[in-house]
Amino acid sequence: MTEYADFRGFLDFLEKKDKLLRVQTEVDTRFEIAAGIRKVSDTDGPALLYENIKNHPGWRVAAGVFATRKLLALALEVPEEQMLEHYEQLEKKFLPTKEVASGPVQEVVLSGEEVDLSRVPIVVHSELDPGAYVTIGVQFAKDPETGLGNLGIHRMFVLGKNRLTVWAPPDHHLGRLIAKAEDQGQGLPIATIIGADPRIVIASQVKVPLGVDEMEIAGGMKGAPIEMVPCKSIPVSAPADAEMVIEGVTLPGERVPDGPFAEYTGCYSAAKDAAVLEVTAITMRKNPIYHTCLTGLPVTENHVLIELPNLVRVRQEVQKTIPEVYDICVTPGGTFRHHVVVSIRKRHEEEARNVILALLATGIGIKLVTVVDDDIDVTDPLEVEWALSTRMQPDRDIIIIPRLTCSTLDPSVPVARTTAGWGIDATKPMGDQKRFEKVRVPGVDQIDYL
Ligand SMILES: Cc1cc2nc3c(=O)[nH]c(=O)nc-3n(C[C@H](O)[C@H](O)[C@H](O)COP(=O)(O)O)c2cc1C
Ligand SMILES: [Mn+2]
Repeated sequence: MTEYADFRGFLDFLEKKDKLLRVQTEVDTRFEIAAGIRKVSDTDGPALLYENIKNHPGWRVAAGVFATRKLLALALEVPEEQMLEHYEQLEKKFLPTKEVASGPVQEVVLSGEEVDLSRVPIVVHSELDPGAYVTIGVQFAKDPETGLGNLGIHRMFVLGKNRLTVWAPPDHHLGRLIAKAEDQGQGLPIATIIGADPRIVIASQVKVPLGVDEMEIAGGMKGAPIEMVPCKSIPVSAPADAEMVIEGVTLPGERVPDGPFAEYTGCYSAAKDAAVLEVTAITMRKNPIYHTCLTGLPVTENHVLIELPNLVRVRQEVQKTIPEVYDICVTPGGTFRHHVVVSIRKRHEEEARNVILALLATGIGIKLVTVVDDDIDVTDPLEVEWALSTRMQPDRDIIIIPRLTCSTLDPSVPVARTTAGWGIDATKPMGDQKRFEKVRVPGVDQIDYL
């Protein structure tokens, strides 16, 4: 049985666990809420519920809800150490959604002239962001060809009272659906869910092929079908218990500059052409909680949310090469994406090189692969560096592959969607274990006076 039923139920659950801080001090949506998220991200702090938002009476803003692994573990309802194994099972469970006639998300309906995004406390996050962004809206849309649903998180820049960008390039499914609708000369109806059940947020990040409806994975994670109400102005449904839904349709062929925006790389991405969404209705609860999140220098909640899907994907990839992959770390300094450390139990001398090539070939943003033996803790930078210092010769053990197609916002790449990749084999040669034996002092475990 699950301990919470929806987004605000999760906030109550966090409060019971002493992991939610209510902030009564008045805050401005410009920087002040994001500053709070930055602080809890850096101090392993609680989630935040701002209850007094300047110029937005009646609203509350939840922030930093996934800022730390501890918070994510609470959302998944397992101890932190079991999170990966648990998540890997959850990824494979599916429960179809259930249509219902009404729900709290439609207690208030704003349509036509009433639509005004300036009434919503949308947050300005980082210093050089050009304005307010919806950063953790979960977009639910249907494939115009197949009718199958799709979930993802795509940031939206507020352009005016009823206009937003949607940053969804075609290598993400939503971008593909927008392009497919445009091929038919049409806009794509999109429901953006804000204050979604955490399982919907987590499921939106699962790496599954186009055509697999992640809302069904959210149901599997919850252990109950996600209940969906028909939207008021578009032919899509949305979760009945969300805090709010922005209903809208993309304007076919329209693109506007979006950015620079503080990205997961910890740098600002250049302004890019993004699709435009015309808001057709906003539906919400009577006393809605707006939800925002921070992306920026690692570690932010963006990183926390992508760590598990990336680990699963990397493990599957390595397992194709070596069944006995021992451990994997997508490193925090490597943005949980650019640097992967893998430990293996070598059975052939050059296996590490196959692992390096397999991972660089995935195209999911991996730029550096470090392979170590199974006596090295992949999550400990000191141990990994020690392996590099003592088990690796650069002229023999480094592989550099120029010009790979790669989805990354790495500001160092010379051409968009292209990167060089490199790998380091820091495993010891197989026949020569003695020279590499770790020095140990006998009896440390028996010491009882420290
Ligand atoms: C907080 C957060 C913000 C994100 N923002 C964006 C974004 O603005 N644009 C984008 O294309 N992907 C963004 N992503 C990544 C996508 O949501 C993610 O890759 C998702 O799995 C895509 O769904 P799909 O597999 O159906 O394409 C974000 C992820 C998180 C956790
Ligand atoms: Mn998808």
